[in-house]
Amino acid sequence: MISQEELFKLFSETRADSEKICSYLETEDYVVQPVVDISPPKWHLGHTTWFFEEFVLKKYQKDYKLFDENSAYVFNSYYESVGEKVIRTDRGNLSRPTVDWVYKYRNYVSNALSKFLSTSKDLSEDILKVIEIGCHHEKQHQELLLTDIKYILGKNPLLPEYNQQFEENIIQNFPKDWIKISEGIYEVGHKGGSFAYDNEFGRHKTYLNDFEISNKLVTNAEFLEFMKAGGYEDVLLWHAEGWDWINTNGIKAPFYWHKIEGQLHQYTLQGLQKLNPDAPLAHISYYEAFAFAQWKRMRLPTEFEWEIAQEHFEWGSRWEWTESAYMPYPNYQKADGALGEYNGKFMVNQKVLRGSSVATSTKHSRPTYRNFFHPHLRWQFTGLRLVK
Ligand code: AVJ
Ligand code: FE
Repeated sequence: MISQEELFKLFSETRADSEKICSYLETEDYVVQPVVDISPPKWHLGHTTWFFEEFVLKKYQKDYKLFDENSAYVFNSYYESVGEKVIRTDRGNLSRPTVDWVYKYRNYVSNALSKFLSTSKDLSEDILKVIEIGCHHEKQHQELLLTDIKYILGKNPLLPEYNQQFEENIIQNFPKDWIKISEGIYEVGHKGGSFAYDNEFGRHKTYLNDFEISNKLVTNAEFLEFMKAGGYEDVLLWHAEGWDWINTNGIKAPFYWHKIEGQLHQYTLQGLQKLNPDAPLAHISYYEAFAFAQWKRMRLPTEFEWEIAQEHFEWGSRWEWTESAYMPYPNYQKADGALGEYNGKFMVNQKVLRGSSVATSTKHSRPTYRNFFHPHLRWQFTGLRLVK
């Protein structure tokens, strides 16, 4: 269990990291919501603050005075049991509260929570745990901040850069190889002893058949071969849903690819760049990952194959689509009360992604981490690794 002092440090660092991410933005960038899945940066900053106010200060700090009675209405994301909220599609329609107001709100709550942590004697494990979840929650939103900023700037016809220092493309400069894993009974899930979300607990046994997994992520060059071979036009490679999705949306390439005067380019957080064939592929849907693997006459790993094999390969620059449906582990126990809404209620119709990405916050990745998204979504740094 994390100590009160360690938690104080984690809290301070985490709060500062979110503001660092936003320090490269102009005020106007904070408010835009181009599509429903993307939230305005201002909303992320407020929502992560509201989380500490709602689940910690309001409950445990005696005589805590809310910064503003309306914060819950504006910044509650999806906690139905907490009360009314702004509908998700309206997050970008709110010019008020202002960016300036949100920073004042952050300061107020950061100060109150720091004081609570540094002056309360012997806080219970339950309270420390909620604050710890609040920190990791904010780290999840740091990744969403970066990917939402990328969407906001990348959908702007001027294609402005976010930050010249942000390197997305970490090239894997080693020879391709296949890692053999033998059939057998393996244990998967988090062991406990350090932080993990409820969806990782319930360590349990699983049977794996023999398989071989690539030591490298699929690159842009490999995906280009699929495109040149007519992969997007070959119905036999696609799920029915995937085929409908590419045709309804006119999809013929990964997200953020642009053809300019015959040359393939890619929008990155550093701005528009020539597509680097050696870079790991990014911004594909599960449907595209699946079709590519079909074309290779291979497949995606299951989440458990990935978890068992991961110690033998390099990972961490792309979220890797797996073949696994996002389901509860056999002994899954969701948290009591409103925090029970955190993960469990999303365990239907989504796919698990494993690993982490260039946008993942520091100290926020581990081999048992289960990310999850609907199969068509591709604004995260998603890629794939093959299994045969
Ligand atoms: C795990 C990334 C799918 O985006 O809703 C943020 C993270 N959970 N606030 C999401 C999350 C609560 C979650 N994902
Ligand atoms: Fe959230």
